[in-house]
Amino acid sequence: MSKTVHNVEELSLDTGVQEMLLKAREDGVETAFDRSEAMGARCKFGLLGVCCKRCLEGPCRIVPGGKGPQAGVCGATADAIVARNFLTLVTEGAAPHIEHAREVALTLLETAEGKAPYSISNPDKLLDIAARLGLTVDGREIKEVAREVALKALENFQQQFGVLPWLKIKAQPKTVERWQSLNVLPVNAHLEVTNAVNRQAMGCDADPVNLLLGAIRVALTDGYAGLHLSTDLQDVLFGVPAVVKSEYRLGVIKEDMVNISVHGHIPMLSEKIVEWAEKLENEARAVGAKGINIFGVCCTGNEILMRRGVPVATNFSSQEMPIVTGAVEAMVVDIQCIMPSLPRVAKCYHTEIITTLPSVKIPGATHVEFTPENADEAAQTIIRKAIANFTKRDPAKIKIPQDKVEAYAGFSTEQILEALKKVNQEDPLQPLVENIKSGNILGVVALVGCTNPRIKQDWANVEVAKELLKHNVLIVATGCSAHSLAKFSLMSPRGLEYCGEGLQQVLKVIGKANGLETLPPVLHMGSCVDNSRVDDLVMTLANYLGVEARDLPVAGSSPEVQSPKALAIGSYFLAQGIDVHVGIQPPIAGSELVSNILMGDKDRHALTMDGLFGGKLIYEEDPIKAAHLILERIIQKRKALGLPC
Ligand code: XCC
Ligand code: SF4
Repeated sequence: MSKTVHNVEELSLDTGVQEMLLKAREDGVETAFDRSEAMGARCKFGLLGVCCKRCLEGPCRIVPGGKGPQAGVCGATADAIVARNFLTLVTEGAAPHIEHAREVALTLLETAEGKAPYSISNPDKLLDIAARLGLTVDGREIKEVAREVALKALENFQQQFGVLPWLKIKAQPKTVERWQSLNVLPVNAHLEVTNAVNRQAMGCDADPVNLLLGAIRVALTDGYAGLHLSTDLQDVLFGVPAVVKSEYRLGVIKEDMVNISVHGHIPMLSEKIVEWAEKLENEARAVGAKGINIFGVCCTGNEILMRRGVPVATNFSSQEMPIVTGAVEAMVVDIQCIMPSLPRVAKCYHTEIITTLPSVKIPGATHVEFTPENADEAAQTIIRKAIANFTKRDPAKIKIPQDKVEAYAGFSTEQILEALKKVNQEDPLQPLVENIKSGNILGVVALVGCTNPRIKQDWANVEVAKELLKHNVLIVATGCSAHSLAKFSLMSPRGLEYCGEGLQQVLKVIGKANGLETLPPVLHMGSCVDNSRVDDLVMTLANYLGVEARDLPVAGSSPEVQSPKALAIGSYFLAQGIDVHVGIQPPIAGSELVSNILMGDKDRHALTMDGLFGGKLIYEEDPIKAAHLILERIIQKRKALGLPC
């Protein structure tokens, strides 16, 4: 194990995580924080994006500044290599969402055909989607409609001509025209991913502009055939989220119960775990536990928090910490963001790491294969394994941090509109829009993405949020960023103290109309695929005002991004004309051309995302400076709309 030099206070803002980091050191357990430190300064070529290992002539590296090779063996320039690597990242970010969506579509199909043990929890949303798709719904059985919607959803992966069906039912016509003129409209998700990989191959696309437009095309695929499709169909199967009160931090782990953590991204398994945990309570009592306690980590955590109010222990960087408490019987994982180190950490305790999908296996983990058809059996097997592990605890190794905080979640676009209806039944958007117009709400920012062991956990997410709230920016949040903000009370009435006066006033009025002291200043909109909800909200506002999304004073920010998925989502926002801030250096600095296209102002550079689409990438590590760069752009957009600033 590497020698650890940092104080735990420098590694995470979360006191429970700090406590567990100390315990891990005592127990001789290596964590992501240790490995990040041992990794030292990251490779410069990689950071700049100028390393290419696409063929066996290389790997080739361009030395920035002109002293050394200025092209790869094949002749690829730094511009081409950087743009190609950016496209790679966006593609690698989109593919997991696309696979996620396809799994959900298949689950809906099997449910409709009576082959999987789920039900259509929200027929209204199903009928709404069916109507948008132009399907006949009158006089038909719900299951029949569900089957047809599922088949239509699968066309997003199959059709050889036309435009992605989910894009057609969601995007604004004027924006679609722009995308069409730039030739970035996707046909089907599998085709787009294959095509993107193909154009990145050695000896294919070498035009940096064309490659970046290729990245936008993949990002649109991510947005519609990944994010929107997943959320829509998950809402049909499991319900549209509504406000729930829950708890956050490692203190949600309970010493006297069988603790099961669900970690990963797709709700099909975790929903079943929650269901069967209730049904098998008696078996847990039989081994001396008071019951079964389920808690979430990462985005699966978000899914069951949003719909069931299940508490969340922690987010990405500290996913190993629940195990270090010595009180977790099983950590069940599905896909994405699962550290391969988990079974090594678990070895020092009694925790069983359980993988569930054929394409995500980890040495040292138990594998219980999950399919939608065998969902009930798999969930029972997993819970019984956890119950059996309860008796294997080592009391000497148990230490659970006591900190926990309350948080409200469940703010789907539907729920936000419901809450606004309590203020104005006839015209629910009116109160929100009036307050945006007056400047009580200066703008709306989506705080999205991850935590990253390269920087102090939660710190940048929380600081950016607080600075924006102070300037009356309403914040919506998803992913692990949402966890960061919830852990620091920004999703509870306590967060009100960080808001500017105008925002405080609005939150209180809407809160009171809904029987609450106030709305929380940060609205939790869900997991990373639920950035579709952010998009829905933006579309609703834009359509109401008769403008495009790119005209609105809105922005996205991902201060602690780690996953390429967040870059794909960010590029999707860029395609909509929405500015996106990242707090970790994106690997593009090795090409001035690529940097200018992505980050440049349209007034200063001939060719930019800003000019083509209306939004740009902002890179700033300092959270306060970042917040002010975002504010500047929000003010620019307000001015263009003729609103006071
Ligand atoms: Fe992964 Fe979604 Fe990032 Fe968290 S936020 S680290 S992607 S779990 Ni999606
Ligand atoms: Fe080098 Fe070109 Fe091969 Fe990349 S594709 S490794 S730049 S020769």
